[in-house]
Amino acid sequence: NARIPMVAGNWKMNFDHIEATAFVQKFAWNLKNAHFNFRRCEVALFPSFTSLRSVQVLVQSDKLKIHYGAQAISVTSQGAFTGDVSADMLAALGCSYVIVGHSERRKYHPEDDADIVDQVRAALADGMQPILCVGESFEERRQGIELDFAVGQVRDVTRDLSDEEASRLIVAYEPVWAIGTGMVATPQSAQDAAHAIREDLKATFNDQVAQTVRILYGGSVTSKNAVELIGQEDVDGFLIGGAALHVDELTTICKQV
Ligand code: G2H
Repeated sequence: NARIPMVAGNWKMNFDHIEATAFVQKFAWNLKNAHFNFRRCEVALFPSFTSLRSVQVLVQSDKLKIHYGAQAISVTSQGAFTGDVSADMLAALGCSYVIVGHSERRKYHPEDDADIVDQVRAALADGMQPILCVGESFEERRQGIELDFAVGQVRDVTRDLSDEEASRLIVAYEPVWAIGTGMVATPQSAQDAAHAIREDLKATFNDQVAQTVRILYGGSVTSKNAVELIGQEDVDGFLIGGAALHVDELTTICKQV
């Protein structure tokens, strides 16, 4: 397929701006040393809001080919929303992507599908690509309804998008039971979910949208399981949490993709 794979490191609530800067410097050095081909695989980091400006300055001054984005976005564009960060603010920091619908935000904040739809629209309107996270909990898997569940989550958020908007989405299939647990989905079940999501995008939009949207796998990805996972036809890369906190490990995964 013609999709360029992507390795996305979601740092969650880790690293202050000094640690983030040191990480990016070492990571860029690692990739340069490995003659990493950024045209063959896109690399993106997701620091905390407080580190985005430092990462932007570093990426611009050293002309790094590493992309970056935010872990969350406000549904509103400005005003009296204490603690929120708008799409305009993120775009001004050079963010290419925004993670939306991550299970940790659905759980701890909580954000429902209507919020996530608005977040997707806010990101798209400012030229950023949303990475829409979906995935079943252990209970849905036990009931054998994991594919319908993940497909349904994508459909609920995307149903009112135009074809053009949908084609700018990235989907991350992250089974909740695999997040931060060390229990990774089998390559076949990651493929089955990615394939089911792609087939549904084809039915909802069209084949071109389905073939354009990248579908990442997330949940306990490491350099030990990345090769087999990326070998699956419909798995276009990874959204990585724990392993993305270790610069040499993240470098290894990038080289494997
Ligand atoms: C899933 C993933 C990153 P981890 O949340 O989004 O985290 O790789 O630690 O399971």
